[in-house]
Amino acid sequence: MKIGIVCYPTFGGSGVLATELGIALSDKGYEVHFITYEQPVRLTQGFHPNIYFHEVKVPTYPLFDFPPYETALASAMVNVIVNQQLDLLHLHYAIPHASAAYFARQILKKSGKDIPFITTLHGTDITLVGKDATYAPVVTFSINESDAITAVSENLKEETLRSFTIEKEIHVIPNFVDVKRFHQTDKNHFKQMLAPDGERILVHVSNFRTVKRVPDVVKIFAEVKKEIPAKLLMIGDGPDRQNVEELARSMGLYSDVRFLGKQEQISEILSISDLFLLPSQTESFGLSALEAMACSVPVISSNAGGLPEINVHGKTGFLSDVGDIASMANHAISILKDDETLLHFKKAAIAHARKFEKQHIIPQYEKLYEQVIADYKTNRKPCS
Ligand code: GMT
Repeated sequence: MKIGIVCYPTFGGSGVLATELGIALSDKGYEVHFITYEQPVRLTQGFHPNIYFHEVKVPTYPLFDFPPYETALASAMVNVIVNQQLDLLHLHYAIPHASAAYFARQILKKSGKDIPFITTLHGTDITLVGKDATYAPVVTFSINESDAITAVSENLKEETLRSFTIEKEIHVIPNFVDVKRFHQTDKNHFKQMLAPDGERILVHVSNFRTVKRVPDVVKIFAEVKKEIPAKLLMIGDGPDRQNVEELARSMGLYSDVRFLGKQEQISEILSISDLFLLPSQTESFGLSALEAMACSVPVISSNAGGLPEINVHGKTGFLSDVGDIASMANHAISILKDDETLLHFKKAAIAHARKFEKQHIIPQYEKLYEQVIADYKTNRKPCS
C-alpha cells in the first residue's frame, strides 16, 4: 500500500506523531510519501528506504501578502497522488490539510484518479484554532468530507462533537510511543554534569506556546526547590520562551534552570530526568508526557483535556486543576522526597506507557486504511 502523509514538519506533537507513524509503517513494508513544506524533524534521524519526502514549495509574488500555501499543497497532493500512484492520503491536523485534500480529490475526480483521505484531529485544530469563526465553516466541511476521521483521545472526540456538527463516526486511535527508541538509558555522566550534587532533575518539553502555561513550570519549580535541591531543564522554543527566561531570572532561579532550546535527542534528556512537568491550559493527549513516561519519568500535569487518559492520578504522577501551582508543587515534592517513592512512580510510569506501545496502535491505523480503501472503491461516484 502507498500512503501519502501530510503534516506539519516542525516540533509540534501532530508532526512528531505523523512522522513516527510514517516510520513505523515503512518498517512494516508500506511505501510512505510525506508531503509538507520541510523535512519533518524526526525524519532527519536515519535513512528509511521506503520513505519519500515531497517538499511543497510556495512561490512568492509581490501581490501576495499571504502566499497561498493551501493551493500549493493541493497541487502537490495532485502531483504526488498521480505520479506515485498513492492509495490513500492521511492528514494530520485538520487545518489546512483537510480542505486542501478535499480540493485535490475534486480535481482528480475528473480523471478518475481520486483516492480517499483520512483526517486525524490532534488538538488545537479543534480546541483553539478550528472552532474560531474565521475557520470553522471550512474545517467543519472538510472534516465531514473526509473518508474517515480519527481523534487522538476520547476527550478530543467529545470536544469535536461538542464544537462542530459532525456527520460521521470519529474513531479514537490514541497516540503511541516507540519504546525501542524511548526508554531509559544510562546517561549518568550527563546527569553528573547538570546536577553535580545529586539534585533532582525536573524537565519540561514543549513549543512554548501560551496554551502550555510555561510560566507555571518555573513557578512550580521555585516551590519544589524550597524543599528539595533541584534543577530544571526547559526543552523547546516558541513565543513564550523569552518571557519565561526573564521570569526565571527575576525569580533568582536562572542558575538552576537551563533553557536548552529545540533538541532532537529527547530520550537522552528524559533518561536523566526525575519528573516531567506539563501544566497545560488544554492538551488533547500530551505526547511529550507519554514519551517521558516511556523513559520512566513520572508526570505532574494539569487535568485538562485528554491528560487524564494517559497520566493516572496517584500512580504515574498526579493531576491538578489548571493553574493550581501549589497543588502541582506539593505533588511534585511528594514524588521526589525519597528514592523509594520516586522509584515506585518511575516503574508505574513505564508500565502504563507500554499500553501505548506502537505495536498496539499501528494495527488500528492499518485496519482503518484497508477499510477506507475498500469502501471508497465500492462507493466511488464519478464527478458530475
Ligand atoms: O500545540 C501543540 O501542542 C502542538 C500540537 C500539534 O498539533 O502539533 O499538539 C497536539 O497534538 C499532539 C499530538 O497528537 C498532542 O499530543 C497534543 O496534546 C496536542 N496539543 C494540544 O492539544 C494543545
